Parts: sequence; structure tokens; C-alpha cells
Amino acid sequence: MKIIITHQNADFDGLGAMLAARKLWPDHHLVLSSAISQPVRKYMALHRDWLTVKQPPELKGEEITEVIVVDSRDERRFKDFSEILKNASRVTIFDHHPPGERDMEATTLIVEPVGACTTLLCERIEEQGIELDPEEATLMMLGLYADTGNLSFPSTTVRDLRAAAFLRESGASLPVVNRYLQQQYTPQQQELLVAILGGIELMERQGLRIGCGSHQTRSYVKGAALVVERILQLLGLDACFAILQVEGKDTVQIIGRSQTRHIDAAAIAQLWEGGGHPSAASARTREESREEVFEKLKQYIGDAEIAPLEVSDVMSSPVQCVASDTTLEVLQPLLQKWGVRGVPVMKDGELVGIVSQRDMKKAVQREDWSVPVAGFMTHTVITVEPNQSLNEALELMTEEDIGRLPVVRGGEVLGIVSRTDILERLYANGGNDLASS
Ligand SMILES: [Mn+2]
Repeated sequence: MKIIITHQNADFDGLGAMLAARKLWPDHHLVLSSAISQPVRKYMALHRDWLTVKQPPELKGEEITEVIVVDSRDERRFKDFSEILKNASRVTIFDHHPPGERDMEATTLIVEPVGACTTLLCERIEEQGIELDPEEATLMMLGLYADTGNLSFPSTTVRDLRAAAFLRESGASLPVVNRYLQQQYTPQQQELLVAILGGIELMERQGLRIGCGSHQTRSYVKGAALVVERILQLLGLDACFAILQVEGKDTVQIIGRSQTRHIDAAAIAQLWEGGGHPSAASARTREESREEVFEKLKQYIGDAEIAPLEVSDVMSSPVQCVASDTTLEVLQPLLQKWGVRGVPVMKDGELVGIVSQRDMKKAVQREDWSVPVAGFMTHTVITVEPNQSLNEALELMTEEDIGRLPVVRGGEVLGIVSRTDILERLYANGGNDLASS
């Protein structure tokens, strides 16, 4: 017998990649360990008619010759399958996680840094001209969207976008995708959200804001990671960690989310032998109490070496630009709509100026609404590179008496940084950045 498996606590990317693998190798059976994440369980309950999966006990007595593993290669996430994997004559792994210490060996190992594992298999499906029906395309789209945050996480690659286009063309239903990805919070999740928010400790390092919460719950809260993500957004944090424990139980759960390259959630999860991605990771331990874990976490964050922030860490990106022939009449409502005080001006793909409220005021006084931006913009454009320090950018703004700088590399406008963006960070850090750079 030949089988396709994914990690325990299967998520949509795991399931989507499994289905995609079976399209490529139809003689394989899908086998799902009984521990699966809650949204996936709900999905499975409604789609059993066409999505047939076996459970590990059904494999008893079968000789498993070939195994395809998708969406992880960390042996700790395959405890139900350890015997099978040891005895199989062929193991093929498709994964998109960075390497870890407990990675399994494989006959064929395909690991590529894309946003979702489903993407790797979708590409092969498209290449081979295999057709998908809308249900299949929808499940794969769920996998792709779940792991890329609806194609918005920084880990999203062009390959993920292309795979999404292929799945959409194959009839993937976005309303169905949304139904499973934007689930309402359960009462337990809502309670947890309020509890963590109430007791969260905020730390500031080099202008980065990191929240750490610790909470004991009456029972296990499914989907706690979503709660941590929500807190990150609500408080506008750069990273957020929650330490959870069920009353009367030994296991302490650590969940981390990070939106900054300076805080690696996976490296922190590894302190307790956990894993994941730099932006999203988790771990469990029975060796330490919740208080000990909390102290260790805070100490780690407090001691972590964090390079001084650069312009790229605080810039707004992508940035709205206007063409040099845009008229004042068109420009004024645009700036209002975008809620910005100034924008870069482009001509033939090149940055030729910057126009601010201040420039516009003068033009408005002349009441010539048909005058193009080029007629009243600031022509000398002072720019910064993304890797310049905040201090350098601020000095430049002070010297030149300007409120914002386009961030440019190799002629390409990557973003824009304002004085407020920088001052907020520097003051959050008590001015330490100024001293250290
Ligand atoms: Mn994945």
C-alpha cells in the first residue's frame, strides 16, 4: 500500500497538499492522524463524500511500501507514523519549512521556501495538465490562503500567487474559502482574548514592541493561535507571545507570532523544542511551570541581540505614487482618500519629485486646478536607502527641513518614511537608538 500523510494537528495547508499529492499519484491513499485542527475537522465533516481519508489504525497489517509526506519533516510531528516511516522502502517529502534539528530522512526531499506547501504540488499539477474540479481547487486554495494569510504574509512568493491564479481558474470558490478562514471566535476564544489583553506585559527593545501574556484556562482552548494573532493586530505589536496552561494539567503551551525580522518566533519556540516559521511558531513543555516559561521568555527577549532598526523596518510599503501629469484637481482628493500628507511623483517609471500638502497649498492659492503635479512639486528629491539607520534618516529630514523621504534602492521606490514614523520608534525606545548608532 502507498500512502500520503501530513503532520499531526493537520491544518489546511497539510490537507490541501495531501489532496494535491493524490492528484499527482492517484494510487496512494490519504491517511490522516486523528489529531487535526478544529477548522479542518469542521471542513472534513462536511466533505466526507468525496474526500476519503483513512486513519492510522486502519493500516494495521498492511505493508506500506511508499510514503509521501507533506508540509513538515519534523519527526516529532509524525509520532503516529514513526514505525511506518521506518519500514517504508520509499519516503518522499514535500515541505516549505526551514531546516530543523529533528528533520526526517527521505529518499527524495523537496524543500522550497514558498508560502504554502500546497503551492509546490499545485505547480506540478498545472505542469502536467491535470484538471481539478472546483471542490478540489477550493480545498487547495484554503491551504494556500491559510498559510499565506490570504496571500498577505511576507513569506508569500510569486509562486504562491501563480498557484492561486491557477486554482481560481480551476473554479476555487472564494466564498467557501472565506467561510472557513474567517470563522467567528468561539466563546472560549473570546474569553481568552480578553484575559490575555487584561494581563499582557509589554516590552520595548530598540523601538520594537513585544507583548507577552500568560494565562490559565479552565479547559483547552481550540484555536488559541488565532487569538494571539488578533492581539498582535489590535495592539499594533511587532511580536506577541502567549503562554497557556489548563487548570490542573502539566502541559504548558507557548504560541508566538512576529511581524518583524528582528524577533524569530521559531527560534524562541525552539527553547522548548517547538518549531514553526519565524513569523508563527509554537511549542509545548511539561518540564517547566507556566511562571518559569514566562520568565525564560521575557529573559530571552530582554537579552536578544537586536540590531538597530533600519529605515526598512519602519517605512510604509508599498507606497502610493502619482504620475507627473496628474492635475491638482485629481491629486487633492487622492491624498485625502489615501490619508497621506505627501506622495512620490513618477515619470516613465522614474522618481522625479515629491509633492506634499505644503506644495499643494501654494498651487491651490493660484486656483489653477488644471496645473500638473510637475508644476508645483519639489523637484530635488532626497531619498534614503532601506538599510540606512533611523538616525541618518532623521538627520537628513532635519537638515533639509522635510517631513518624509522616499525609500529607494536601485531606482525603485520601495516605500516612504515620515518623521512621525521614526520619532514614534525612537521615543518608544527612550531615545536609545540615537545613542547607539
Ligand atoms: Mn504549511
